[in-house]
Amino acid sequence: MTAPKVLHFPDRPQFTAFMKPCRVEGEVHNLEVYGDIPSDIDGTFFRVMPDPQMPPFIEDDPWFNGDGNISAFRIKDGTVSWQQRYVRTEKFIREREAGKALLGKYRNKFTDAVHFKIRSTANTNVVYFNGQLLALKEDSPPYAMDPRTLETKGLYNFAGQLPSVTFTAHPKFDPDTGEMVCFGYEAKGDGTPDICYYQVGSDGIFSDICWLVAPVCAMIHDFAVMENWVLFPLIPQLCDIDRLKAGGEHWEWNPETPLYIGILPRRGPKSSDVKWLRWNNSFPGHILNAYENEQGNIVFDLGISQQNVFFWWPDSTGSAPDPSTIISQLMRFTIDPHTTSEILSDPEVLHTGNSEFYRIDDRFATKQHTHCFFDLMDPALGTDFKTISPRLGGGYPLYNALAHLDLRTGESEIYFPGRTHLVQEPVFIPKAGSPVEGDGYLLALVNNYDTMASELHLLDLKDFVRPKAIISLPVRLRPGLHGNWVDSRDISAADAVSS
Ligand code: V55
Ligand code: FE
Repeated sequence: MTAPKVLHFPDRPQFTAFMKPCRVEGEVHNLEVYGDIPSDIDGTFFRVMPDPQMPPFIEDDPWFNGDGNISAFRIKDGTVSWQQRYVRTEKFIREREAGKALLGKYRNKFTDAVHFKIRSTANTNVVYFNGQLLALKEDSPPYAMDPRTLETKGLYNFAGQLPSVTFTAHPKFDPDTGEMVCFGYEAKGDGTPDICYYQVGSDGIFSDICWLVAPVCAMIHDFAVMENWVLFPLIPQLCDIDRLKAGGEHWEWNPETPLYIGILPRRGPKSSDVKWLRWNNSFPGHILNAYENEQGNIVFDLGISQQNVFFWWPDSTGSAPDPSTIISQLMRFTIDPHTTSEILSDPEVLHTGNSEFYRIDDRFATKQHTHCFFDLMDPALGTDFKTISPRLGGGYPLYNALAHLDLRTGESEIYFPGRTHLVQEPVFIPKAGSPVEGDGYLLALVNNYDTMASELHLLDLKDFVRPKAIISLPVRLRPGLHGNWVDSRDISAADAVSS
């Protein structure tokens, strides 16, 4: 296929209003702060947004196909500086050279204008591991970046150790061992049902490499890790290589496919150890956390929707839910890892609200957690939909508040940022020197549809309902996916090791 040069973005919801590509690189120091930022906060909030550099030449390109543009918010002594830089992927570099888009449809190489070795857009998550910032897209290996400059160092295959052609956008970090626990799916290429599981030690060495075959070739966006087990939830969005070859979509929703959850020992697994458990056809969203309780049962908390959340990839009849009707809830599966039944018991609803983008105090990853943080959509909070509707653009389901659920008391508190505001994924920042779970702050990007600019809202968990500080940006950042908080001491410590 040859690629026509397209001069502007199409007049479609995912490219207009707040969703219009931002495409800005640069930095602004001393962002305006309203309120005050506690002086013990010293670190960087890294996040990534899909942000197409070039107008696509294919029709109706989804938000998920934009180039990864990384924002770094560096906070120190009560001030915030902001830097933003695109990941220099092969796609980004070659499209800049050509002055036009060359990559075709989302995860369909048969629609590209040129042959790419790597199709990564690096647009889904940005994590910090062993001194590197890794920009992740689940169809490719990571790109490594310098956390201090956001310079792209290049494609990263862990000094040749990476066994799979893909790497998840949701690796997990063991706070005790420093291990990064990972997998790739479609791990032998497009349309393959193969999964490759592995851990990377704090010494950078791979271990526990295990190849699995999934019951269907499905999207495995997020996964769960605890002390002794890992879980792979399969989203009933299936890939078919013949459809790709015919120029079709990578994914098609299958309403007959159950929710499969693969369970595998975390350490020393063999391919034959995997068990595939099943529940009703449903959409497993982001994972809050998982751990083993005193009885040795797995407690697995995640978002579940009864609908196809990725409505832009409909079923074989072309049918998909109206995005405004899609609801997902935080649910808890309790699983006996030694069960002989393949059928999962019904999960318990932990929070009845319509929620997503669940986060914990990451120091409790793989262990029992009490404090849950997430995005919530509750129209009763008073969002002025009449005013903001024409300014939203379109894409992912929308959230108008941040929530904190305490699983010990069952109580939740809600932060409502304003009647013309929507929220992005939050990150938890521990209070310096305090090891207590949930003792700290919550930070999230907020879309202000009155000013059509972005803001950071910082909350102190001691007074969750009022902002501690609102930091305003002079520009609009397109809605993004994921990000993480990195303490300055962790970056300096990595410098000390490598020098
Ligand atoms: C997700 C996002 C992606 C993707 C697959 O949020 C899944 C889920 C931004 O790209 O390619
Ligand atoms: Fe995700």
